[in-house]
Amino acid sequence: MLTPQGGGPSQDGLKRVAAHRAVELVRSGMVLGLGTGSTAVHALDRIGALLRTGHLRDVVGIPTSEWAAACAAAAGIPLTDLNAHPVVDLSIDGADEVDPALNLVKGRGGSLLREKMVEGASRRFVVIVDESKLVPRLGASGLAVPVEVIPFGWALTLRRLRTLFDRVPGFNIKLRTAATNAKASAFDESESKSEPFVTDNKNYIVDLFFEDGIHGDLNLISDEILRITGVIEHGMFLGLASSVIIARKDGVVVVDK
Ligand code: ABF
Repeated sequence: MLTPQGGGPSQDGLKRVAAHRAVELVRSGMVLGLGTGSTAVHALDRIGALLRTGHLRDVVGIPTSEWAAACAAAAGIPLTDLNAHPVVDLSIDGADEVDPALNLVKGRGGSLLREKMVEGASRRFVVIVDESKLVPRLGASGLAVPVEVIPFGWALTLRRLRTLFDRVPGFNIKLRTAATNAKASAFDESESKSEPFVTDNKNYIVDLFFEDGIHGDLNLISDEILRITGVIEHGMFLGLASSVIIARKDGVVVVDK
């Protein structure tokens, strides 16, 4: 479905367009998964505005990060958690990469674990992106595919992850640091001396970089990563997205699974 928008929206404008389209799916009384990031924040603001004007009522949200919790609270969205609501009606969140099968890379903002828990518990998970996030295969942007690891023995976990991919040409791996721009390239060593980045769950992030994206069976690769003791979760979201709303300069495209 292609809906012309007209004009030439900025990248942030495109993010807002995708987010607002997703919020059209929200109904009063729903339990929502609240995403993290510069795209998802537009959805939070929109939901808050609709609550204030009375167009939505009795909505509660489960934030996917401490950051999302703060943004949602500021927008006036009542918050709850997965313990009270183990089934989520609808989650709306951004992504770092979307492949043609609607598999995702998420977690460059460091929130992949809570995102996967909330979005994996959702009846419907709607991904909102601008067209820059589309890739032919996961990892193909050359930017990080994140893995959340426990701090204890992180260097050993990193070595084991490196071993998994050591035959992949152009593969690189590094511990994310507090100073790292997660969107920086694998080869920027300038920040390597700073403290590790710490997630909301008090864990570390190891970033994997694939020069030409990840080739092979993603489910198998996922299993191999998760089998390493010390790994908690990775940022490949395989088969989780119900729909992807893509805001392009020439209109919005909605792709359903
Ligand atoms: C979250 O926000 C993350 O999983 C992903 O890393 C990121 C996308 O951010 P943005 O919308 O700012 O590009 O959804």
